[in-house]
Amino acid sequence: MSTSATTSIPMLRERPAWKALSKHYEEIRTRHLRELFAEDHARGERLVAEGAGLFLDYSKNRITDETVKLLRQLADESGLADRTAAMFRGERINVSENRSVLHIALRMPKSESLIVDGVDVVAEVHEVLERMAEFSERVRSGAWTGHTGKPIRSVVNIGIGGSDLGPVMAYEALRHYSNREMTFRFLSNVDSTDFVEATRDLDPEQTLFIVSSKTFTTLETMTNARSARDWALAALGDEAAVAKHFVAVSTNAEKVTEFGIDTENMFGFWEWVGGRYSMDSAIGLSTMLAIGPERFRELLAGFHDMDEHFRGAPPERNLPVLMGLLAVWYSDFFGAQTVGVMPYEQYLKRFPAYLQQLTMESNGKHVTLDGRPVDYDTGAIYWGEPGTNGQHSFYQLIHQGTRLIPVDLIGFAKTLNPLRDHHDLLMSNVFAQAEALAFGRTEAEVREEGTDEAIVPHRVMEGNRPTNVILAGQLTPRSLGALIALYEHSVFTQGVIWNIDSFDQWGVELGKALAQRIIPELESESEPELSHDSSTNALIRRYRTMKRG
Ligand code: G6Q
Repeated sequence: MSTSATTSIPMLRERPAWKALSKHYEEIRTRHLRELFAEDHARGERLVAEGAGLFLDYSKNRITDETVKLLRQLADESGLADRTAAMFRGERINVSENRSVLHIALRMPKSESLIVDGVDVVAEVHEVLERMAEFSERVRSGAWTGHTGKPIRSVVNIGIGGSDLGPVMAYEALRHYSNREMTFRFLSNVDSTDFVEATRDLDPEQTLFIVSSKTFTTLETMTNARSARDWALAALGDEAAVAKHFVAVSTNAEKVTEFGIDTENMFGFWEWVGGRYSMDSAIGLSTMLAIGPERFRELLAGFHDMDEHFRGAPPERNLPVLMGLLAVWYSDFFGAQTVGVMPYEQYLKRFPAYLQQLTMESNGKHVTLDGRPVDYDTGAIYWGEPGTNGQHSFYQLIHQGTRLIPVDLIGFAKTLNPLRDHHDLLMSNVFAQAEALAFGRTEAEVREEGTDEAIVPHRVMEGNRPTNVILAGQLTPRSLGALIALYEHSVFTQGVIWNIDSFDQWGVELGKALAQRIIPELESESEPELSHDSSTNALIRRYRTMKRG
């Protein structure tokens, strides 16, 4: 299918809206949020949007109605509506890998269908979901037993990158809903310490390994899977045990069979699911085992709610579109290098790490879809920590440092673990931080407090630091799904404006290839001939000497 309509749009700086925004920025950069709020008393009620159960207050951004209008125009000129429609139709919008991008099909209800290359992908998705559900029920109920007849009580997901970060984030986020009788571990690093610590207290007779790998060739995952097989067989002593203690999630049936896992115990997905967009495919098997099939379906429904909102809501009320456009505004006009994402919800402690891959692997790109070098900044650096911990650490730099750091603050109206007044205390910090960042404290205010004159400049807080506040009712599978899809589509929106391929990841390839070449040089008994640069050669020699010593 052709994507020429989307690859031939003018370079970003040539688009009229971009030029208008550049001029407009010169006015806005000198405006303070204090003035913008003083001029418009309804600003805090007007610059908000709601969708899929999430509420976004974007009023504390350095924007006016004119900014929003011009950003919307930029989205139009960048072909956002066409590109969104193309994704939902299953066109091959991942041009450098010539693939469709259909994570949105993973959460379509069974009653819908989406025909791509003559195949109803929604029907295929639901076939796998049903197999996953049946398997999960058997394991959770104890009907599926290990080789010695004991029920499974520990599940270890072996995977890395997209086959790890989503599952571990979802498990932590939904731990409240998980089966507390079972233990869940996530093994990703090829560092043997990760393996040893993940398995040291587990009983092989009651442990199930899920080998999660789209390609089933990833060095880290396959190395850990082989060590897991040795670990299990050392205790169970019979090759036949593999069938009871290992299942695979992959698109590569041949490699799964080669490893010794029966394809009966394999849950498939498809080329059109990118690794970092796969936690709601069979890669989410560990999530389903933890929370059960019903709740997994609620998670999918939350994703779908946001997909529908993204597809249907007008841009000025569309959460992912607004957040994506604001991200572009700060990256490219204000020169912001990073975005902080601070969930005021302890269960979301792995959410920033998950988002780092989603945002940075997707939009860390240097050429346009048709291969021209970009002459503007693309994806920002994403980072974050749960509130309130971050406040007692790095927030100082956000408040009074010299860099502009837009921040997303995420909070929930109800806690899952009510305890005295903890939750109001937690949430008061969300609102207080957004307020302090926006309005700061002026010199006059500091003086009024009777501050010693020499200390006044130290205590002044400039303010004018932008935030988005995202609120939801309670952390549930459904609200989690909506929150993740919000960021997925915000990333997509940014990628469309920048006209880059948000769905490939060629940048991770070179390091992998070079490591393959160095492995034998580290393992060789005899002194290998080295032909790297002088630094790499010397490091390899030093390592060889040090490990012998
Ligand atoms: C994600 C990337 C990458 C991938 C891992 C694991 O978008 O493609 O993080 O998920 O490299 O790959 P496998 O699932 O093939 O082992």
